[in-house]
Amino acid sequence: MCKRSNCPPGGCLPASPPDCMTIPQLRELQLRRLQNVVSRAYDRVPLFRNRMNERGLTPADIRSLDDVVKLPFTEKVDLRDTYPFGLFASDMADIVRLHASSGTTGKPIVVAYTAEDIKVWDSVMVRAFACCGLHRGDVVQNAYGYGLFTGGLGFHYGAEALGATVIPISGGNTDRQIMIMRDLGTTVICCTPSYFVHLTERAGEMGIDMKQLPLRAGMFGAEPWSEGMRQYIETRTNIKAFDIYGLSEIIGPGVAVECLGRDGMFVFEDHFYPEIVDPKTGEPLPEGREGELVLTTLSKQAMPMIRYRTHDITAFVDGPVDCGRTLRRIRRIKNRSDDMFIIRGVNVFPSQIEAAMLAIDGTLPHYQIVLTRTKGLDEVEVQVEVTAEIFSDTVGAMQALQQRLASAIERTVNIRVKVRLVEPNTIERSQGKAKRVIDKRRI
Ligand code: DLL
Repeated sequence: MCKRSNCPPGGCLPASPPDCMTIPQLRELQLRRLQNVVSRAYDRVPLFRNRMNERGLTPADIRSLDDVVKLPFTEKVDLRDTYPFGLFASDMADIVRLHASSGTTGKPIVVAYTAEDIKVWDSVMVRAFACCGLHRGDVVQNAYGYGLFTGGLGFHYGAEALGATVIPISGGNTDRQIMIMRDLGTTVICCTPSYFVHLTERAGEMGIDMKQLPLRAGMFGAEPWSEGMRQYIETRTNIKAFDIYGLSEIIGPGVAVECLGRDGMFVFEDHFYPEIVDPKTGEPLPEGREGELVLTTLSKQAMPMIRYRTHDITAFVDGPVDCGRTLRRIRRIKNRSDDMFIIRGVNVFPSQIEAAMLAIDGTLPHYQIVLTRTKGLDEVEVQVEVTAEIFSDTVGAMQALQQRLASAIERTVNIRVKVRLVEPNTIERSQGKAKRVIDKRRI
């Protein structure tokens, strides 16, 4: 049992061996796994083999961890271009689960898992829960969406593997969330941080004092949030709010997480090899410098990812930790280097909205997406220019068009948006890259 002073009642699980290996042991394990995964990708995935061949590389050229930089990058667009199964390195018969997430166009990207991959996912989630002091006996309300999104099932099976009691409530239906939380004695909530703020505010309106509930921890991720938001949450409730990071392409949630010390997120480096590169040049950056996180999966069978460009901006965190973990830590992710934005946990690219919009007659390719947050709930307004003829049409015709646009966008990106039609030349023209997204959310 862990003996730290800040352990939760009942104590927390000790850091399991991969979390506190000696650095030489860890590096040796990483190298062995890197060599295996590169061989697997080279042998089974034409895209990786061709790219390595173009560089005159074979798996035998990976002799040390430093050689990782010789390997070509993988991008989200590669998943789109090989949609749906082109990057799979296992036979379909060995794949036990598929998930999907938004790509840069209407098509989702598909990710796959073998039974062994699912075991690894469960194990990193168990380690993530342990980092946050969770244990058997905790009642985990999982309000991440169940379905193709990795949040729901990732947290679900991880919490079960930990031995906790899971309430698989999924997202939405706020009043019911609050009733269940109170009546079933939830001790841990898992959802996006913005949704939890909304839950807290709604509970206040319902006359429920969150501080009177047994809720003691929250595992928040899937979207950027800030220290300010952590304080907001922690002053209104009795929970400790933890940051957890992950992405579908790598595994889902469980790539990195904070521990009770909450000074950066530990990357489960024995499965996910992290690098920080200059987002413009792709060159590795010196330790401690802020840049784009690049991840290589070290044990993934169904869909290995070699040097995947996450577009998430962070830096390695240095300095001592008192939990005994030897894994490298990354700083909280505040922004991305591309134009993807995350709304209620759903990844959205402006290009998806644009495609849905421009398929409808009368719209012009000048638009802006305005994001706001009211009572913790994200709202999206798409302002779009329409032709002068449409703009001088009847109010009824304008409303009908607005409705058609809103439905088309919702069908494409799976989120409800408000559409505002504006006259030609209303939206500011940019000299360079058009600024499509105005994010007014204070996070
Ligand atoms: O959001 C997986 C996840 C589910 C993580 C639940 C944590 C909790 P995707 O839908 O593929 O997967 O989105 C991945 O979300 O590249 C980041 O830009 C962003 N993201 C995820 N976690 C965090 C976080 C899931 N803690 C994309 N802080 C990533 C900031 C995050 N951004």
